Amino acid sequence: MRFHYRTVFLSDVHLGMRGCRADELAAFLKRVRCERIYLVGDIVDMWVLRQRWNWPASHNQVIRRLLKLARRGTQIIYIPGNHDESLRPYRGLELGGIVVAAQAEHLLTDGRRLLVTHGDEYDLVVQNSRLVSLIGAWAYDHLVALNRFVNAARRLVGLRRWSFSQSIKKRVKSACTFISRFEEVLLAHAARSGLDGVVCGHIHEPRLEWRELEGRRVLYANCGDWVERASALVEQEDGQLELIDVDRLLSDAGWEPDPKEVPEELGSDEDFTVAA
Ligand SMILES: [Mn+2]
Repeated sequence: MRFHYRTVFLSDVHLGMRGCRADELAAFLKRVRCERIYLVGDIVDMWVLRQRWNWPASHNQVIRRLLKLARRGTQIIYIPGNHDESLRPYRGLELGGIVVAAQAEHLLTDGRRLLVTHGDEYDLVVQNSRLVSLIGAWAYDHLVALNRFVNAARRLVGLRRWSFSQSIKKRVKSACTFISRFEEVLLAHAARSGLDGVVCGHIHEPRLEWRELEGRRVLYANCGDWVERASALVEQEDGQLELIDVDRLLSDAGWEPDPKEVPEELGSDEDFTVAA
């Protein structure tokens, strides 16, 4: 089974994090055929890797599939985020057919233009306190790893996946205020630059919405993430934008995660595969 799109936007994959859904992403990339892929930041989590090296084979697999797609003619644009900010000085560089860029402008089939950016520059928490966000990243990594362990257990007894951090986030009012503020600031910036909307990531909240802003219709699109879920924003071949739940897409295609690999993830240090 193949998934055909015009464009695929992926953000917040967080390769290196224990909770990263690399198996699902590798399976998705294996089946994807498209003209262009935007990697919208936080693809490799260097904050987590710096503290604790974790690079299972599935994480390599994601990189390998991306390089293979690039080799076969898919245009791939890597826009770094805050967790892979060490790539930012390399904008303009091409690595195995993958081009690094600070931001991009995507042209829809109807002529409308979207700003493509990770979005952390518009996040006041990250800008003002690097320490707070580093602690947050550490706690988040552990929470997600624990969540993954719980889900492996739930799967064994036939229960559905359940997300801790999503249920926590939904309960915290300040998180909601933070999210809507982030969206507003980013949209206002895109509109001021004369664009018709924005595609971003960063806050791990997938969304696709046309909104009113000063009498104009502008698009807010967030690709979501590959930690709490497996989501992607795609532009269909007819130009329609759509948020997809890759878990569902893969299970409809008959794909299943390898159950052997999941429970061992928690605290496994022997799972070293040195990147070539
Ligand atoms: Mn980010």
